[in-house]
Amino acid sequence: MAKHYSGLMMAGLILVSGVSYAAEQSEQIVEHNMLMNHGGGHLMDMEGGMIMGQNKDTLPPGCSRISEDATITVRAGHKYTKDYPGTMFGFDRHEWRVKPCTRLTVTFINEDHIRHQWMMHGLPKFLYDKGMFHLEMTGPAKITGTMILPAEDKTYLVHCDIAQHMEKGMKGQLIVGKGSTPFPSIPGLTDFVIPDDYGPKVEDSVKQVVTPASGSTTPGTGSVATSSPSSSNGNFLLGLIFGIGATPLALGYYRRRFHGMSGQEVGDHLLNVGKSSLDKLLGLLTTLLGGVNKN
Ligand SMILES: [Cu+2]
Repeated sequence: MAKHYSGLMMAGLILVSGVSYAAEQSEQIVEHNMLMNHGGGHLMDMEGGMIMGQNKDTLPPGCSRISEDATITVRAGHKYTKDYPGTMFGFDRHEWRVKPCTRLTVTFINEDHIRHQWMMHGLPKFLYDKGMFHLEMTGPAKITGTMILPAEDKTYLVHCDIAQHMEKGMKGQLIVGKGSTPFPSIPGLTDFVIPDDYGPKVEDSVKQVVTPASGSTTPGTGSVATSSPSSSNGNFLLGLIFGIGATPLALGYYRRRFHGMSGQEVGDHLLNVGKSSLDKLLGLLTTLLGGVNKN
């Protein structure tokens, strides 16, 4: 009985520690809010948190005032890829809309245990060094930066620039006013430049169309299979000889015929061909022996 209870207690302990571990995992996001200002809107801390292009008060040309103060929270993590097949890294959203001359504060939460960025391109370089506004850190972590958007209607590219992260899903766009040309390959939003294709290759489908026709016209196989003892023994022998002569043609045919088939499928096919040939040979021998016996 005591053993029974200790087993239950152990199971309970495992369950409780599992739940508290999961809670700990979700609460481990470290906020980077003690950054050193390196000037020019570039801030960093010793843990690798980084803001580039911070601008809280310089109005871009064409903006007589801040049109509005907006805040967005962007979450990054592998778990945000589940709705987008083929992606590996993700943002929780891929498009944001703001008015021209908006002062935008972005809180970027990286929920993965790797480095991610929220990097926005296409800003005027006289105001934003490298034409970028950029938040970056190794997660799980949180960082907040502020910038002021120019007066023009424009769509800005947003991505994570770490190798392959954009190609594998971390791509979005920020639309100011009416925006401009949208960017391709944004998960769930725009078409891919090069669409993934998991269907049969073009050359394979052409072969599938061509193969039955070449099969019926290739003498190497057609004659052996269709000239049966039922027509006459002579015809069958002629067919057999012709068939052997046409073996190189037949080999070429079979190379095409078996292309893309598994070993099992090729084996089954050869077994069937062999079996029907053996049947025909036995039939021929029976007929010949029957003839001899009669004489
Ligand atoms: Cu990334």
